[in-house]
Amino acid sequence: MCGIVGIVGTSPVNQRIYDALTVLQHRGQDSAGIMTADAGELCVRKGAGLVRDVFQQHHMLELRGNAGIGHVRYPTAGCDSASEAQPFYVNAPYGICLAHNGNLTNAAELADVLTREERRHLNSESDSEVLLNVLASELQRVGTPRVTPADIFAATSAVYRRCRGGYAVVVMVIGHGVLGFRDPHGIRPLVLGERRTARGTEYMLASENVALDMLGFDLVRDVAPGEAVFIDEQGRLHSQQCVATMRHTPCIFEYVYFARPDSIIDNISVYRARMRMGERLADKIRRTHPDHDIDVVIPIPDTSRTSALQMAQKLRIKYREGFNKNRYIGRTFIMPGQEMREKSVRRKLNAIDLEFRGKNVLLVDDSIVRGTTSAQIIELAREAGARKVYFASAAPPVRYPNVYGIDMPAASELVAAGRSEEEVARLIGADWLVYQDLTDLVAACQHDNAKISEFDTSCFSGEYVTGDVTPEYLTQLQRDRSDAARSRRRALTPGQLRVVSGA
Ligand code: PIN
Repeated sequence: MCGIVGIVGTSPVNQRIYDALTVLQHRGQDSAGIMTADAGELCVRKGAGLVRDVFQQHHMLELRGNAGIGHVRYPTAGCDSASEAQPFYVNAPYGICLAHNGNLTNAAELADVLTREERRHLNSESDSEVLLNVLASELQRVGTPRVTPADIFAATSAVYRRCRGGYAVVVMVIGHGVLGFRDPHGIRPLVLGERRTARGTEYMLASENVALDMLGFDLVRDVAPGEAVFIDEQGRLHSQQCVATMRHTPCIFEYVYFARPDSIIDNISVYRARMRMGERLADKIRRTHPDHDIDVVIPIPDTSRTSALQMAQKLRIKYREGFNKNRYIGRTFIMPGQEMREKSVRRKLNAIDLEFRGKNVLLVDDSIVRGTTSAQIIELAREAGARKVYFASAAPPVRYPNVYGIDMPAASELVAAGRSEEEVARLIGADWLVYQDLTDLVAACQHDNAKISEFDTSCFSGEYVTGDVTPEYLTQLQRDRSDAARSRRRALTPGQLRVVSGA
């Protein structure tokens, strides 16, 4: 998953894009990048790591200009190396920079056409580079010497015709303006904000409105699915619906876990949605375990706190913060994939024994994906003296991979894939386990916005809204994205050496 931002301001945007990226840091911690434009000159800084590590003062001073875009990355497709930090840039037919959140499901076919028929060069395995080149290729076809909003919208319409999947995108056409668009199903989020100044109106696009709040921008609206919004260098806003909205199906995982609780996505408060998830889960426990003997509800920090508190209140059971999370955890240097995840739980969480000793505890988490951290946390609870350990997941069983930009790995790595709830309970070591029902999750999210009747719930239901996800595609994805494939790539990528010397 990734976070994106774009600003056309009346004063320099470097610090503001940096600040926005720190607010969006939860969406990706793998790499960060900013590109700005100053009188036709492109200014770039990107690299591996957190925003605070990638940008030093001297980099910031060189990011000049009143327009720019930024990106924080969590690797989903392609390889994990710093050489794939975004934004990406091409220099024809104009200077075009692009930052992308999501995943194209037809990237391989597009890459093939781009390189064989359209004579474009792809330098990475990233689908974002594919997307950029599709846009560039289409602008080449329709563009006039001084690119106009009409050119931009014609090219974006063609991008919509060619690109499948979930994507939210910001693009800077150097010297011309900043474009933002969102896939026709509105799977990935993108909001538009404005700020009036004495020198004119400034516009901002961002993955989540919390970035607007922080910079004093007012939320204008969510970018509509299939719409394109273009802010020209003079600060004028142009927008056009470039493809008819299909079913508007926002990704439900944004509400479960991914987005910040203070965000509002498609007019649905993430915080309130999580509260309702807790209430519905409490109702389910009442139904399925009417004679339960839970003494205390304990959240697994951080995301699940909101749901767990509501659950405890509804069940009329004590709520206790039984785990402390280390906020200053250092990097894990050598452990890849699964090994890293397993070791890092103990580095991150510590149990307050007094809250567990001799008690029947209900642990609450936002979801169970691989089940490895859940298993270790249950072990921590038992070591702390819990008598019984029950487990509640605010999301239904994750049984299918996510192909729209959330890092839900290969099915073989999902603990609930092909398993019953009882089997998962046994595997993670819980005395019993309750999952949220999908209908309840949908209702908890839909509550604020009756206009949205469906969500992308593919990782729970196996139904992919774009209709193009075949078993062959999923097999290929499994090959590319499994932990084993990632460590193979890490071992083989010569770019790793380049990154070390250039950092
Ligand atoms: C918790 C986020 N949340 C915790 C992410 C763990 C699944 N995991 C999904 C649970 S927080 S596992 O916001 O970072 O605090 O099932 O894959 O082990």
